[in-house]
Amino acid sequence: MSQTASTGSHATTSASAYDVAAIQAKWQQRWSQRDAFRAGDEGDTRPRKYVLAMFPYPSGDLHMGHAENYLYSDIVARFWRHRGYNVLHPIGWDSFGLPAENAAIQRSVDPREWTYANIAQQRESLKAYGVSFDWNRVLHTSDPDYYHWNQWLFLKMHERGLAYRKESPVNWCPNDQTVLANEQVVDGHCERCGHEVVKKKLTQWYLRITDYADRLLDDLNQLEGSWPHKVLQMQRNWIGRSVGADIDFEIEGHPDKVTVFSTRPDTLHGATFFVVAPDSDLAAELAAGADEQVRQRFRAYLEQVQKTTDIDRQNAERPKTGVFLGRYAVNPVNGERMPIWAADYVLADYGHGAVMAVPAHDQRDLDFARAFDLPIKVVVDTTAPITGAMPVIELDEHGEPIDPGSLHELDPARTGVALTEEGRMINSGALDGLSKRNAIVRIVEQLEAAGTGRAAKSYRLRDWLISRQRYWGTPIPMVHTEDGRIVPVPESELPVRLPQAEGLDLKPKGTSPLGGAAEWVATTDPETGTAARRDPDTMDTFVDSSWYFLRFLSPGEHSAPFSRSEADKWGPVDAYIGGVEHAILHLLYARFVTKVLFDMGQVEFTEPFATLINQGMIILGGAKMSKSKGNLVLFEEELAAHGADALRVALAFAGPVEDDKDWDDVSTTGAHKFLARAWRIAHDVDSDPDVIWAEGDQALRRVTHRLWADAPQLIEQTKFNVVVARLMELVNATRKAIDQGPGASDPAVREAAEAVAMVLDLFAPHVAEEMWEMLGREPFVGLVSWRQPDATLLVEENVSAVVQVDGKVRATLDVAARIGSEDLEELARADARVQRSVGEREIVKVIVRAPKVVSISTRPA
Ligand code: ANZ
Repeated sequence: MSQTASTGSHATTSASAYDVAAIQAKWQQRWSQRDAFRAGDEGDTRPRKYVLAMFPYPSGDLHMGHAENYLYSDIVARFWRHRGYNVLHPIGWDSFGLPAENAAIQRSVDPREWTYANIAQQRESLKAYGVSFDWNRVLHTSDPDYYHWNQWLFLKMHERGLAYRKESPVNWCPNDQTVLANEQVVDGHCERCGHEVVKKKLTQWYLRITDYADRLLDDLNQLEGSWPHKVLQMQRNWIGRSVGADIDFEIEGHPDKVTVFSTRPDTLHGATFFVVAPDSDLAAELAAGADEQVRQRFRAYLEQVQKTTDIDRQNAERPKTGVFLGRYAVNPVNGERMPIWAADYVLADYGHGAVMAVPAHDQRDLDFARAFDLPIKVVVDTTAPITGAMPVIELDEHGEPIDPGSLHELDPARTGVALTEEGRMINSGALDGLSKRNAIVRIVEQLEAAGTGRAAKSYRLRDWLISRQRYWGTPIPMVHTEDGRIVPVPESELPVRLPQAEGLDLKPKGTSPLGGAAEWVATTDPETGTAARRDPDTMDTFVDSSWYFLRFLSPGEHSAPFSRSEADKWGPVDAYIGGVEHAILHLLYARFVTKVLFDMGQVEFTEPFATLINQGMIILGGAKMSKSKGNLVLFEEELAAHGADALRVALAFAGPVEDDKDWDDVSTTGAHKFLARAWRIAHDVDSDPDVIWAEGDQALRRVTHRLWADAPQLIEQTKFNVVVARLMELVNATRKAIDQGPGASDPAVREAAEAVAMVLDLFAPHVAEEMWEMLGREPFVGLVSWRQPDATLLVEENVSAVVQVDGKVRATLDVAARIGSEDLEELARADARVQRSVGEREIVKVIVRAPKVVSISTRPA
């Protein structure tokens, strides 16, 4: 604490200087001795609030993002205590995972030792930061008594058919030598190491999150207004529900029908060819039935496609490529033969991996048709009005409209632009004349009646791939028997403990390092007792964080992941605070698991986080901080240099919660000066705790009570910086009252100083406690209820506002001193005298200087 604090002295109420280090040490010790922020148990009848900050990864020192995160959750937690709530504000560590493991490999140490050493260090930092955590509930996801319940959850999901194994192309990071969930691939690169991700066929464990797609999407509506809109939108896009139809096509010379998903079944009459994903099983089957030349061309094309990332494949700008498979599908509505192509713009894992191509109305299909000279047939007249009576369209002998008019000019074959707008059906038999919407309803009816199609939905969301070929994670509790069965480890044998890392080669090599732990792998088939092998994969750490908020509710519970009755009492989390980088992955998984637990009858709520607060990033000189750029501001260094209180106040004051904040604009020096001023006020107060406030200075009392009136809603609206500004205002007003007003013995000065301590506790809890004690009050200020505003002190003082029209004073209004510009302008415009003098003239300009002047300029109408 170099510049702002002296060390060695002891803080007492008689000290005459604000001694940051001593005050901080003194109160941290007292909080911990008295376990001040332990959540109330059974006997506590106060209403409850569960405030949770996203728990940290112990992969190194804490950074400024953590400083912001835990400050905000602490403000919210302290606030609810002051409002008379029994608050639960726990902390733990998300301590499994790749970052820790990679760091451990680089340093050739045991990931376990490394992880727990980091936890110890982070724990000290958080304590030194004065966060009011309940330290009795600390959890580490890498503890066997935690991951035991990951395994339990997995088995329960397996029982319900929600955990399954399948072979499919997965995202593979060649550098980390592990699979990645779709969510962990960013622009085609590994989220962790940045290496380009490739596709590889592997057999892996999945959780069937797609079964919950509709609920995950629909329930977002409940969160509207309580979660940032941006996050809700990101979740919606990620789930990506499309509504349309599944349509079955006969394939000549192929035993089974092939189904495609289309959002535009209305355009079925315009489907002129058929496209399959080259990397789908269907493409391989169809190619296998074709002649040798086709097979060769297909093989060469497939090889090329496998080197292309999904991102590139979806890039509409890329020239279209593909091969004709020499086979034909049959259009179910008109019997037309549709040539089947394999082309990489169709993805294997969306819909059914095949599409009916409608080049006139789909841009990708049109580009493809133009590149390979395939027929283009318009079936929607986008120039026809879609409201009003159905127009009569006269057709010539080829089925073309006799007066194509402007539609002819829009011919996609010529313009290269697909007709995607609304319109009326043409060239579509019984559908002709219908609008798109009605045509969709009609065609689905027809397909259903014929048994060749049905209404369907498709999702962008994929099942959650959870197996990882890495050491530092939760072992998957399954056993592979000699006769090829895969059976669950009985619940009574959980946890399947991770073997010691010693002697294992942790370096990534494509298969799990656990496979090398011969003794660990060898087990018995729980059903027959014969020799069997443990599944060597570990779980994605997002499994760990998908339910940790429940474990905090009953940390000592040994017979279940959490106690149902505690979950009923505390759940769901009232306020969840963390970075927007978790807007999709973590929040989606936690929502999914909560719904599964609800379906299992384990919890009574279906959404885990009632409100979500996302913080902005701390940047430096306009750029994201990163180790590689060498522009890191280190949390521990800042804490040591300025002390917790100044750092916290500076961060809280730096800007709105959700905005990015540039460290260059964070003034710890300013914050320190403010805190010293606040401290000095408590030091100067010269009256007894039992003075009668009502006898104090009215002007100062007004400022104090306005704070009491506004602070609660400002905090609920997360306008923390505004509350800091209001505290500064009150500190200044109090100083003025001491120096230039009624003096330090005035009761209003004591009242104000006490208010400062009580509200300042949210931001600078150490100095707030010290002030409270200096003011002769019992600790802890962090636990006292805030005071109610005195309504009589909130009555606005009124002032006179003059209204001028073209420079002449026309009216004087009696208005509240704190009136806003808009209200004042409205009052002025509504005034009869003003209206008379404006008369028929047009108002061209209104200048408002609230609360004193409104100046209106007019000109002849
Ligand atoms: C015929 C059609 C006509 C289509 C038309 C669109 C417009 P969204 O909205 O993203 O869900 N499609 C289906 N499966 C596909 C796959 N595996 N890879 C690439 N494209 C695929 O897209 C649904 C539409 O994307 C589907 O509707 C299908 O093309 C295509 F005028 O069917 B459509």
